[in-house]
Amino acid sequence: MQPIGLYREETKMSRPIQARRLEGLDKNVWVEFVKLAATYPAVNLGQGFPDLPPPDFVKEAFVKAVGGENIMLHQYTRVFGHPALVTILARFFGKLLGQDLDPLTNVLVTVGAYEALFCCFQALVDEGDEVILIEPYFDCYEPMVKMAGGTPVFVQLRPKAAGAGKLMSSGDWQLDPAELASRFTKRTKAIVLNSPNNPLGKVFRREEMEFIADLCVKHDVLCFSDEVYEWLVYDGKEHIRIASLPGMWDRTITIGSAGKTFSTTGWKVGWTLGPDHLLKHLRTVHQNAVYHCPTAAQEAVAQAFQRELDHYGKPDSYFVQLAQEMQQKRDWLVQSLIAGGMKPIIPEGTYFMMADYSELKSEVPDLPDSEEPYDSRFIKWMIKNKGLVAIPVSAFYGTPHKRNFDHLIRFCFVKEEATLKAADDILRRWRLEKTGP
Ligand code: IK2
Repeated sequence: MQPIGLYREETKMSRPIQARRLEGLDKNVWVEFVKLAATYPAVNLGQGFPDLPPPDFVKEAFVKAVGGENIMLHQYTRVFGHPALVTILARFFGKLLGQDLDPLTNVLVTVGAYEALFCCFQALVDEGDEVILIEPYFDCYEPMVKMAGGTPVFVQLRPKAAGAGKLMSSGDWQLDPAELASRFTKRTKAIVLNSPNNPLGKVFRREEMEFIADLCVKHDVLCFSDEVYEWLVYDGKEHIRIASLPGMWDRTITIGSAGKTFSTTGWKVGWTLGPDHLLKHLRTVHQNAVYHCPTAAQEAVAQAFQRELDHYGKPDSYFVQLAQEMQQKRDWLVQSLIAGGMKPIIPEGTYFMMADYSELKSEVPDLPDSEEPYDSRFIKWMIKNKGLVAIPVSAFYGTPHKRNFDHLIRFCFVKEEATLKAADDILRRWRLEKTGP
């Protein structure tokens, strides 16, 4: 028997095998670092998933869906979204977006927010179209734009110096309005907005959103608004939905994730909300790609949203409690990173934190000719030698800019107290080894 992995090399075919649209897209930060996290006995603050249990009402909804009397929940359901789920999503988000949402035409349930993004690019971006990506951005945007034949156009959030002795906040990272405006051309088809932003944790302020919205309207550009961390906003900041700003509903697709909303990333339930004239094209991609998302998971998410609708804004709402809990964990991790000699950038949202590790850099040799950015090599060293997993921030930048921010790495803090404590121990021990008692 052939060992797995040799088939491709040993093929006798003379024609090119790989489709051209996949060129250069084979590397993926999650594939690489999830494998490393599983290979070494390390504390995992890498990929963004909770090691905390989801709330009881969410687990119970799933158990009921698979173990209850409705045996049809084991079968196919409506292709564009299980009726119970699209109905509650339309009710829930209709209020927040200020729109009367039709569950059948304004909501599409997808296999996680990942598939929602894929549908947006495949359905609405053509060969030659430009798509504006705000760096740092969730890494899959760039390959997805390219797979659709589009061209990513980058614009950077730039850090402003924090006041003397103060830690930087994600709010100190801002777009230069003139630079952003200059990225809109005749070829611009869409801009991707991710607020709260992964990996930085920036929550775009209303004025920043209005500026982006005005440019979209002026240049007749679509907006794919990735809002998977919509409930994770701290320090009294407000999550603004760009689709609710004047002139934006008709040109915006809002993307959400049950994985992030209910701490169930393995269920892979996501959704898009938007006008029928946009969603009908996403439906074409969806029906020809995955057909539908698992029925029982959709039913459970529907029940979970119903519960949240009944508790909306109250102290026992999971969305309220999760944000409070995460803000505490954020503050613990800030202290741990400082104790370890890093400079954290305090996130206003999400469960991620970027940190400058420059003071610890000397541990790994600088190899200016290496193709791999320094942060990636540093983390691999840190996993093997210190037993701590993070994610390189260079993964969230376009190819031309990967080196500019490789003094930063990203930590995830949606973790049990014990996990954060173990990370804290590693960081403090490391610091002691460097500086002495
Ligand atoms: N959009 C953003 C901004 C995301 O962060 C994610 C999930 N990312 O989690 C991995 C990590 O950054 O550690 C998605 C979309 C995809 O969401 P889903 O899991 O619902 O497909």
